[in-house]
Amino acid sequence: MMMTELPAVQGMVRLCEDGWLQGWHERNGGNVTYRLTREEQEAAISCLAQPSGPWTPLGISAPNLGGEWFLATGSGKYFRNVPLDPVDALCLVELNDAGDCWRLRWGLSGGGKPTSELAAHLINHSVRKEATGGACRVMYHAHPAHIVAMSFLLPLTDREISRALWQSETEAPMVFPGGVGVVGCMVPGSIELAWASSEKMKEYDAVVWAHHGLFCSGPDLDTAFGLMHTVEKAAQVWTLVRSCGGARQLITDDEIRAIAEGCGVQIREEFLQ
Ligand code: 2HA
Ligand code: ZN
Repeated sequence: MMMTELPAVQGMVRLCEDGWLQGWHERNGGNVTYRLTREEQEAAISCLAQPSGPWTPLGISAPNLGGEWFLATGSGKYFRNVPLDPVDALCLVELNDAGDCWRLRWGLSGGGKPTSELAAHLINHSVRKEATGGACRVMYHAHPAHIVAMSFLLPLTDREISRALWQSETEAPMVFPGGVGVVGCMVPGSIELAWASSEKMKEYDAVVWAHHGLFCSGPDLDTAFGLMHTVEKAAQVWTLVRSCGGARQLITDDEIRAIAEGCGVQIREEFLQ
């Protein structure tokens, strides 16, 4: 079997193509990482032909990710090109037992490095793995235009943005009843952005990066993509309504409560009035 035939690799390719088609990945914008299960790790090992790269310090330490393997997009690679050449645009990265060094096991055939947000992804994988009892496997970052636009129009607080999203579409409180975290405008790829996000990821599965994009996590690629899509759809409705002169009525807090109750999820009550 070839690496590109593995379902996990095909899932990465599909997410990248779908994200590109949504318009969320101009140029080399965005990145995604997927933490393999033990079975997927063994299947990948049986496909590997190339020798592993040298161990490289991560600059951070994530002991609870020691020995884990990740599929990742490459730094500077374009999501648009992933389906055409996944062996160049994607990579498979192994962490050492201490969780402080990585090495390349597959991919980046034309050279390069894993995503510039690798440290951010791994710090956040570490936090979400802990917060979800090991269920979380995906970190997905994209640049959807409407959630970026919204970050120019509202106070940059978790409550203001979460509530505005819930008020804009009934799907929103169902899909992210915990709301979204928000961090201010920070340098892309910086360790400061990574740490700020991870503080939010202790509580939220999605974090708005003001004026930049959205960072989503999930147990699998479909769930993380679906969260990105649902937050962005609600933000699109919010900005459309704003652009048309503002809302005549919103989904009320009691309606938000009823929606959450109706589908059996726990809304973050402190964000409502
Ligand atoms: O270019 O999106 O945040 C990749 C990015 C950095
Ligand atoms: Zn970005």
